[in-house]
Amino acid sequence: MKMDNTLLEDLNAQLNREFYAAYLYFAMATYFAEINMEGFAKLTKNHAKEELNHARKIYDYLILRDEKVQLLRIEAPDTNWNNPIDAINAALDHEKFVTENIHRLYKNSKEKNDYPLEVFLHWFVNEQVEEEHLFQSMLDKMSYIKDCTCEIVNIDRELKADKEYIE
Ligand code: OFO
Repeated sequence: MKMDNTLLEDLNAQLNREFYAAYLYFAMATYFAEINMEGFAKLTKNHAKEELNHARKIYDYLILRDEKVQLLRIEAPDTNWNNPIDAINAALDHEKFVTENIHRLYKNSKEKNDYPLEVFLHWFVNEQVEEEHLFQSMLDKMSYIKDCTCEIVNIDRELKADKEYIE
C-alpha cells in the first residue's frame, strides 16, 4: 500500500526530528561534560544514542514500505543553558514537542486508513510517555533542591553509577 503524500512528508520530517533530537542530546552531553557533571553527561549521551535508534526505526520502516527516504538538513540546537535545570527543562520541552508530532502522525494515519503506519506508531506513542516521564521526574527532583547545588552533585553521582545508562 502506498503511503499518502502528506503522511510520507510528515514521517520524513519525523525522521529529521529524531536526528535533531540526537544532535540536541549530544549538545547537552557536551554542556554537562564541560561543567564536569559526568552523570548527566552520561545520561544525555546515552539518550542521544536512543534518538539515533528512533531515527533508524523510521528509516528502516520507510525502506520496508518502499517509500522515499528524505535526509533533510539537521538544525544546530540552541545551547544557551544557564544551569543544569535549564538544560533538563529544555529536554522536557523537546520531548513534549516530539509527542505532539507523534500524536498528529498517529491521528492522520488513522484518518487516512493507513493501518500499518498506525500500528508502527504504537511503539513511538508509548515511548513518548516514558521519555516525558524520565525528564519530568528528573526535573521535579532538581527543582525541589534548586537552592542546594550539592544535591544536584549527588544526583549527578547517582546517574554516573547507574548501570542503566551504560556507555
Ligand atoms: Fe526523545 O524520543 Fe525520539 O525524539
